[in-house]
Amino acid sequence: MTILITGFESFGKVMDNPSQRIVEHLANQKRPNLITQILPVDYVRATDKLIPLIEKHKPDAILLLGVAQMRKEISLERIAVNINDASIPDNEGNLKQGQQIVPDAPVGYWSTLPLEVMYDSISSAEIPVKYSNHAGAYLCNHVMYRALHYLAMTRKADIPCGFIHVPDVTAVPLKQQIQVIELCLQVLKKETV
Ligand code: PCA
Repeated sequence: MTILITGFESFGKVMDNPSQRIVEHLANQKRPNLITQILPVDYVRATDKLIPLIEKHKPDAILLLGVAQMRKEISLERIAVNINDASIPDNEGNLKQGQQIVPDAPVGYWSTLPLEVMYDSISSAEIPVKYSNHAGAYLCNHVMYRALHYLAMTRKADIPCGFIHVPDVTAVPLKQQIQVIELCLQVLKKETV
């Protein structure tokens, strides 16, 4: 099966984005059937990169990653919300506050990743994990919403897709973060037919 996994570049006060490190680590291994991409922290270019990748590679599952600097655990995001509402601009200087991502589209989408199985797998490895009810209202929520909306609109909603926020490496070291994502990839391989 083919899995698409993405991370984000640095932004704001985040000089080194662990989600980028995780995805680069996986990319260096040149695994067959794993499509890796670092997304720009840019509302327009992130979507312009992500959607054509889905169209081109037709992945069987999509795992989107980003950092949530202030959180202490791995956060399994449950819902993407149709709102951009951030206190900081994207890396192109676009500040979006109180704007719908896609006007007149559904207010939100549920993650279609097997979150419970992922949760159990991560907590069995004794790595701190929690569910989170939404991915904020900045780029991470934006790409999660865009990906799920695209899948819904193109009748591909059966493709598991969702977002995981990793914390700063001072809360969970990068090595453990990589272990978490390996576990999640294994879950996807087992759970996705
Ligand atoms: N975290 C930000 C955007 C990029 C990233 O890694 C977020 O939580 O929206």
